Amino acid sequence: MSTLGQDLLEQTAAIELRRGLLSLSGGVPLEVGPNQILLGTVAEMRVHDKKNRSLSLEPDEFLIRADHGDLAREIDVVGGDDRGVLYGAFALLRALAQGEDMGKANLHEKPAMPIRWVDEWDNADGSIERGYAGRSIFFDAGHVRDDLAPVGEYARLLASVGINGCNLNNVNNASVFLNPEMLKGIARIAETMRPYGVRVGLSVDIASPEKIGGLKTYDPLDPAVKNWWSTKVNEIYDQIPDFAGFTVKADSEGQPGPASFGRTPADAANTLAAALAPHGGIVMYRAFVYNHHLDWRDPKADRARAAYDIFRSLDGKFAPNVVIQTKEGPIDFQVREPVSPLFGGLTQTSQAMEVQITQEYTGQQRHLVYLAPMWKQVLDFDMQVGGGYTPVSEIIAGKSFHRPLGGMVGVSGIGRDAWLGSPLALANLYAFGRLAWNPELTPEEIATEWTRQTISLNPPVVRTVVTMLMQSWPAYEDYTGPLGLQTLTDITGSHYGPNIESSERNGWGQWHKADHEGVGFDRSVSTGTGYVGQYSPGVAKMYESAAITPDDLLLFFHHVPYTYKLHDGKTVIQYLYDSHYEGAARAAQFLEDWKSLKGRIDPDLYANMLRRLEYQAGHAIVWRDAVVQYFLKLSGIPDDRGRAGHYPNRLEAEDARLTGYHVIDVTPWEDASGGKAVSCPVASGCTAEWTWNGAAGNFQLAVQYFDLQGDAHFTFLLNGNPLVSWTPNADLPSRRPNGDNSTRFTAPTVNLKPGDVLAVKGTPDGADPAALDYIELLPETPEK
Ligand code: GCW
Repeated sequence: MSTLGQDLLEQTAAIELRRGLLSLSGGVPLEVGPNQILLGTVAEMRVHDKKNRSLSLEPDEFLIRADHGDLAREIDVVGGDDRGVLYGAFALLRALAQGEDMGKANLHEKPAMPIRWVDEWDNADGSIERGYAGRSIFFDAGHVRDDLAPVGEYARLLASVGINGCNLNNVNNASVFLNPEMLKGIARIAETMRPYGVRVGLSVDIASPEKIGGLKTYDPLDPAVKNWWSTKVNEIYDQIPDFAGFTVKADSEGQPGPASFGRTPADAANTLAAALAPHGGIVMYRAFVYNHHLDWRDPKADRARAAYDIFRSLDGKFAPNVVIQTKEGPIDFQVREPVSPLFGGLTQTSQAMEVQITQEYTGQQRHLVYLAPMWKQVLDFDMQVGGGYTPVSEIIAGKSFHRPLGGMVGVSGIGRDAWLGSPLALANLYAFGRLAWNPELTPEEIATEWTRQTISLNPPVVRTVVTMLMQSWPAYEDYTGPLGLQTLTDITGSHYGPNIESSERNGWGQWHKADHEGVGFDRSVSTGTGYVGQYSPGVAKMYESAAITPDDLLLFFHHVPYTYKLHDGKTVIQYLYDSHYEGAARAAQFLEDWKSLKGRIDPDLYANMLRRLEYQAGHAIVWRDAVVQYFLKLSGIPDDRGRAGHYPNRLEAEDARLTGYHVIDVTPWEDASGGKAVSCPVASGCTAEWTWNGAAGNFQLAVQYFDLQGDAHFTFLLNGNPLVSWTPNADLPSRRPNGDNSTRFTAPTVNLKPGDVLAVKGTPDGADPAALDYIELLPETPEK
């Protein structure tokens, strides 16, 4: 293998290829022989071989081709620039790792969009906002970490899927990152990521001139403020010549912004842009600007309107190196939202779409949720601007409106716990990079590629994993918030377990407006908030009337009675019941699917995911029961199929003979079966006991308890004999028993006869009161 040039990234390409080939060959060193791989930029190739004279490639673009001589074979990896060579090397490895015959290779690719960034929400203290995989690889205790080895590995990971930028810190509380000492550390990070073509950027606090610069104002139009930013930016570029730019969250959720001085986002963005422009840096200005003190009594108030209302009128006022970065939907990374209308509203401004790789509202990596199908729907969505074909993918690529910049940003949330915690969650990081590179790829193709490189080449294994991935988002939607309700989670706290009313009667504006008669938010032009009017006429027409709004967004756009009929004739309320049962059943099926892989995949991976999927299957039941019993009570309309509110196999803890345990009301009530549970205040332990008066036979036992912070201990006893014990200590949110931490323990088969005494003994530990909701005994179907 040889490289034609000395460029840094070309050298990285060679190192990566060697490393990859060695690993693919199982450690057998590369042959010395007549075959060769040649790496070089297009300029180098032209000099090297005359027949390449007419070859021309853009930066980041690559070409891989195989040349068959009589004796020797040569594979050329040609890049438009050295970064293109690196991407080519990774593409070659991607193909080889999937067993493709590169003897016939001819791969020619270029990225669809220039900006392919990940955003980290890491804080200087090493915590990560909405991160679910441990602490920061970048920061600790107010400083950049000494050990940057994981940062180098992360840059490799990013480059391997074509990601070219990494914005390092949280958009909240960003001012400390511009301190001189911090910038020195940031320069070390930049140096570590540079060999992989990943440029670093920083989130900045618009109030920095005042907070850390000692000025009396941060008014973006004040000359001293402008000057402060220029000086600061020069200081950054002195140390980081390829610094990518700034990301800004302003006038949003308590962050300072230009509004305090009567200035607009364009004023603020352009001040930063002017400081960055001489160095080639850009400003990613987030459109996530809204009032979180909205009046919920005002039927016209609507958070979904905010981005468009604020930014649309500024179109054309932003400097050329400003990009408006908009979340994919108008609210906030919910399990389902319509596409943000702002994408169609800015035709003279460069745009990027922000998605979340970290699963804030989609199960926080404890649930398997492959997000590529959701992103893909957004990318493919035709905004019909001016009546023409303008899918989001082409708008953000800069293609639709001929913009010089644009792209995709993924909020990554990676940490020191195996990047994303769950091994299968890494498919999301992979898919993000692949879609930003090529939004034409299908989520299924991407899942297949990923599985083949990561887990196995064995076709039945690949089929199983890909099927699980592909079904995971629809399943999660079904059991957490279908029909456009959005994730029915605790929106003022954990964003994790069910809490259906937390979104109501407060200023955050994530309202679903469920009452006794009906549910959903009227956003139509004719009778609602007028949000629908922010879309182009073609799109607005589809959402304006409930009759033609797609079912999966019905309640986002319309308030309807529970008896309203969906397109297939089913009522809204029955759909809510059915989808929750189906979603939870699918989560249970994932566990069975995974079990079929036993012995066929890496045993550690198998065991790791098995635990997670067991947990998910149980938590899906928590979700199902919470949402179903909530809407049953609110609507008063029974489930056609008799399931909602009826749990014939359950023995409730509050109905047991209790020793030590006392009955508590769980908040919100829907998070516990019947709204009640028991909690143990006695250090030596408490017992809940039931006498069995069902039929004799074999039963599968499940114990539903609350896993709080502490190592409480549980034992299940039959007629006084301990059968099974467990000490749960998963790190789940919330300090009180609720749907965040309600957990299901599934025990082996128990044989019961009438008169048997069943008991659970719980021993508290620290803040964990060994709280218990119920036990369930499911009759086992006799073997045929
Ligand atoms: O999704 C919400 C999160 C906040 C986040 C905010 C944002 C960084 O709950 O944690 O803050 O969005 O995107 O700015």
